[in-house]
Amino acid sequence: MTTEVKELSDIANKLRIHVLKAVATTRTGHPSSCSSIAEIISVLFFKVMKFFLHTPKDPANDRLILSKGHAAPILYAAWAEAGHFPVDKLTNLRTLYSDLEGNPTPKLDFIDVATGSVGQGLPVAVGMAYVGKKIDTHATYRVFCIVGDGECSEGVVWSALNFASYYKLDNLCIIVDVNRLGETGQTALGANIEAYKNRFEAFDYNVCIVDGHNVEELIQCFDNVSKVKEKPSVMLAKTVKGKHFAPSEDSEGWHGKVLELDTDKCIKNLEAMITTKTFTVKPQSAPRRMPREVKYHVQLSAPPDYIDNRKYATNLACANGLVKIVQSHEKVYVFDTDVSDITFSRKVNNYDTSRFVQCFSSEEAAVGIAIGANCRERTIPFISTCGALLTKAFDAIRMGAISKTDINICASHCGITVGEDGPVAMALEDLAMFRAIPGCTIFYPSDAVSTERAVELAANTKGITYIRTSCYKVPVIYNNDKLFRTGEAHILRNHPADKLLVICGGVTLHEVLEAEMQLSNDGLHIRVMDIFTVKPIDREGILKNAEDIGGSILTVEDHYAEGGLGEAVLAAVADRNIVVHVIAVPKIPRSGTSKELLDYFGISASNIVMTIKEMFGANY
Ligand SMILES: Cc1ncc(C[n+]2csc(CCOP(=O)(O)OP(=O)(O)O)c2C)c(N)n1
Ligand SMILES: *[C@@H]1O[C@H](CO)[C@@H](O)[C@H](O)[C@H]1NC(C)=O
Repeated sequence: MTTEVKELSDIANKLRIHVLKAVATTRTGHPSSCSSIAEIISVLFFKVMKFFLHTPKDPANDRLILSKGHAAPILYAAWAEAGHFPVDKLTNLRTLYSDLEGNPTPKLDFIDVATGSVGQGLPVAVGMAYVGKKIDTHATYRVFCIVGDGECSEGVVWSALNFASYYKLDNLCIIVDVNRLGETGQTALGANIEAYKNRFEAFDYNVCIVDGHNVEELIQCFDNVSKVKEKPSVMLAKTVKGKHFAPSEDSEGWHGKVLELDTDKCIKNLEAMITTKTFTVKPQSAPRRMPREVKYHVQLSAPPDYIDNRKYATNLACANGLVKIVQSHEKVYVFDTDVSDITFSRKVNNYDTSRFVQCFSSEEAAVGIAIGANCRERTIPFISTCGALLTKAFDAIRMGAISKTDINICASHCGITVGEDGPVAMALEDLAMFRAIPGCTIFYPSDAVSTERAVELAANTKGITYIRTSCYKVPVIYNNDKLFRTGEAHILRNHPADKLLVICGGVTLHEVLEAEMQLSNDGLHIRVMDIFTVKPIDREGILKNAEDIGGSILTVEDHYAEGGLGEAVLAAVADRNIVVHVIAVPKIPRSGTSKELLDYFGISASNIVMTIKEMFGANY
């Protein structure tokens, strides 16, 4: 054994000791999940990865994503042992005033994204590798991702694997920690390493199998991986869960359990195994520094150019907006999920293939990939897909919020105007979903002009943004030079005798405008507000107008009532003496034409007229 190999083995055991001492603080954590990857982490940090230790987010650095985020303590231990922060801080693990949380989050300067909802780390790593290979031309950094064997039961793992092999991401090295065990018992494949090999080879990966506790084998495999071209690599590491942590070694019932009374004995044994006096191995720097991208102001390459009153679907306008920001800003990229024909984002592909990323039909993977592409400000990503498909990506979106990602989501085909494809294809829960995401900005534009401006605003907005569009053609109502701001609603009909404030967005605005015409002919005046953003909501504008007309609001939306526009307005006025009536899609819809459905499900102009007349009876 060379001294280097012995030192790396000894460091692995030092990391194990750090883990045991840290989890002893709160007596919570997953020490056995840490121990199986101790040698892998040691070799990565002190031999294989090239990074600037004191500037962990330098874009030139190799990236490491710990997809099995519950093994966070050993990742923290490695950064501390390498010298990024003092080792004695490790014992603050999982305590309120420490950023060393139970699962990694980017509160720590060396963490790119939150992981620990198993499966979600790999798509992010894949997104980073895509950027490293296809976008950051001449970049030398590589991406490593540690995945648990239990984690491999997540479908998104295989979606991400598919993407990485399709794009031949040879800068990606996945390490599967095959420790046989999951949370409650043996994983589906147990220790059947051949089965993993067959599966990964079927996905066209360069596969190497190692004893994950043998430093020499690890070094050899990482060397092989660094030389393989035109395909991603996977290291299948045969490991022991709880290695050197008796009595948890290779035993069921120890997931997320601390050793309690056995801790000291284990530490003593590990200390006895460490014989290196002075360590010479240390982290290797990246070859050169890379500047961080400065996000400058994103603008449409040309102002909206629509013909007043002519009809356009907002999803088409959204695609036009995407093309315009792709034209004007080199960091804007569009991620499609094989629906660009109906979302019109194929226009981006037609304009410049290199700015259009086909993620195939996995919305969950696409969101993770876009989050990865956004890391270290490498790109300004826009995911373009259908609204109804995003529910299955919700976990990735939620994790993105914890990761403080700046991704933008364009959702087409929202609401019942989807028509003949039926309820399966209609997004009717999306506002509820995105309203619940911390810091998310929700645009609900009503015509082509406002939609293009929503795209422009989204590109400049921090946090997750969501743009709700539909495939139903509606007339242009705004002048091409109209100014839009986040959190600012627009009053479109205003009369001194207004009795009711009607708040709406998207296709329903046009139904409300038609209703307004009919009602005003009958002498009943309503004030019409186009909400533009549902979150943040224009509370000031709503209160001012509602109080102006006597405190009565009606909301109309192409969404289920729960969590939608109506409830957003209700929340905004809850502390005032204001009455809010809500018109929303009342039940699961069915197939039909858009026009028929608007009427059948109660959100057409005639329904709105009827509701308002019922509200006021003969009193107008
Ligand atoms: C999406 C998701 N489902 C379930 C869990 C709960 N969970 C945490 S760890 C774990 C087992 C993971 O097993 P494996 O990937 O083999 O990791 P290891 O055995 O190394 O701890 C589970 C089911 C989770 N964190 N995320
Ligand atoms: C890497 O390892 C694989 C699997 O053992 C082998 O087929 C391949 O030739 C090796 N490649 C290099 C460049 O060492």
